[in-house]
Amino acid sequence: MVNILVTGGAGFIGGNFVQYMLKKYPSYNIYNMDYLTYAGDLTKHEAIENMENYFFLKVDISNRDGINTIFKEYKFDFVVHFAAESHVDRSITDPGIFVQTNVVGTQVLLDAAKQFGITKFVHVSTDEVYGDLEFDPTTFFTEDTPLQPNSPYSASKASSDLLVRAYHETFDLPVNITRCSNNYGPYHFPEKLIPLTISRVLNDQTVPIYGDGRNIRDWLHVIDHCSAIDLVMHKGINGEVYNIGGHNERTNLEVVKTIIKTLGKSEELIEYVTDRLGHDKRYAINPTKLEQLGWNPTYTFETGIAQTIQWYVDNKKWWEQIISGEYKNYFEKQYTN
Ligand code: NAD
Ligand code: TDX
Repeated sequence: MVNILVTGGAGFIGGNFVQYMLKKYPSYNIYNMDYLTYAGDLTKHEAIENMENYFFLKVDISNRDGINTIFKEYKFDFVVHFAAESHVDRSITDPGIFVQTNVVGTQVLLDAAKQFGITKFVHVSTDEVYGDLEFDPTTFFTEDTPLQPNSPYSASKASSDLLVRAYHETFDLPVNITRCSNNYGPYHFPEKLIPLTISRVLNDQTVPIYGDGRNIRDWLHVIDHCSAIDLVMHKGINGEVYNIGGHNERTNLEVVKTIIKTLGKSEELIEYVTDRLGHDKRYAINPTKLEQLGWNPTYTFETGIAQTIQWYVDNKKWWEQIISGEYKNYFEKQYTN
C-alpha cells in the first residue's frame, strides 16, 4: 500500500489533488493534512470522506511535535506539500504568518521527512519566485531563471524552495520542486481574480481591477496541474525543479471581459481601483522540461474558463457559504481605500 501525505488538502489545489489521486489510484492511502485556516474547507470532500483509503488530519505544519507524531505513526511514502498562505494581497497586509507557515512550516516537514524517511517530497511552489517579466511576449521563465521574488508571499515561497534544495544537497533528501503559473478551476477561493470575478458578476456586483488591468498571468487549469504533479511524483528526477504552465497568457482585463461576456452581463461592472503594491507585470512559463518528462495539458484557456464558469453557476451554494463568513470583513478592508 502506498501512503501519500497531502498537506493543504482542504484548499483549492490540494483539494483537487486529493480527489484526483483517489480517483486515479484506488489502491493508494491519501492522508489530507490541513490546519483549516480561512482558506481550508472540508465541505468539498463530503463525497469522499467515508472512503476507506482517505484520512483527514488537522495539524499546523509548523507544529513540530504534532508533525513528528504523525510521521512516526503513518510512514509516508510520498509527501506532496501544498499547505501555505497563498494570497499575495494578504501578504502585503500581514507578512508574518507567511514566514511562519511557508518557511518554518516547510522546514518542520523537511526535518520530519529526513528523520522518518520518505520516497519523495514534492514541494509545490510558484512561478512568482522568479519575479516578473516585461511585456515582451518572447521571454519566459525557465527553471534556470534567477529567483527574484517581489512580494512577501513570493519571498516566503522562494525561501522555502531554497530550504528544500538545501535538504537535497546536504542530506540527500529525495525532493522535487514544482513552480506553476496561476491556477484556476473548481473550488478556487473567491479572493483570487477569476472566482472573485465570476461570483461578483453572477451577483451583479462591480469587479475591482487593479491599476490599468494590463498585467499578464499565464493560466493553468487545476486538473492539468494535478496531472503534472502526479507525473513529477512518480517520474521526477531527484533534486530537479519543474516549471508547470500552459502557454495561456491573458491580461487581467481580457480575463474579466471573457467572464462578463460568457455570463451575458455588462462591462460597466468593471471598476478600476488602486493598484496592488509592487504589482508583478507579467508571468509566463516555458514548460519544455516537464513536457519532455511526458506532460501534456488537456485544457486550453477557452475550454477551461468555460468549464470553470459553468462550475460556479452550478455550485453557487459552495461559494455563497464562503463569501458570507470572515471573507466579508476581508473584502471590505481590502477594497476600501
Ligand atoms: P489555498 O490558500 O487555497 O489553500 C491552502 C491550504 O493550506 C488551506 O486549506 C489552508 O487551510 C492550508 N494551510 C494554511 N496554513 C496551514 C498550516 N499552517 N498548516 C496546515 N495547513 C495550512 O492555496 P492554493 O491556491 O490551493 O495553493 C496551494 C499551493 O500552491 C500553495 O503552496 C501555493 O503557494 C501554490 N501555488 C498556488 C497557485 C495558485 O494559482 N493558486 C499558483 C502557484 C502556486
Ligand atoms: O481584485 C483583484 N483585482 C485584480 O486586478 C484581484 C484579487 C487581483 N487582481 C489582479 C492581480 C493580478 O495581476 O489579478 C491578477 C491575479 O491576481 P490573484 O488572483 O491574486 O493571483 P496572483 O497574485 O497572480 O497569484 C496567484 O498565482 C500565483 C496565486 O494567488 C498565488 O498563490 C500563486 O503563487
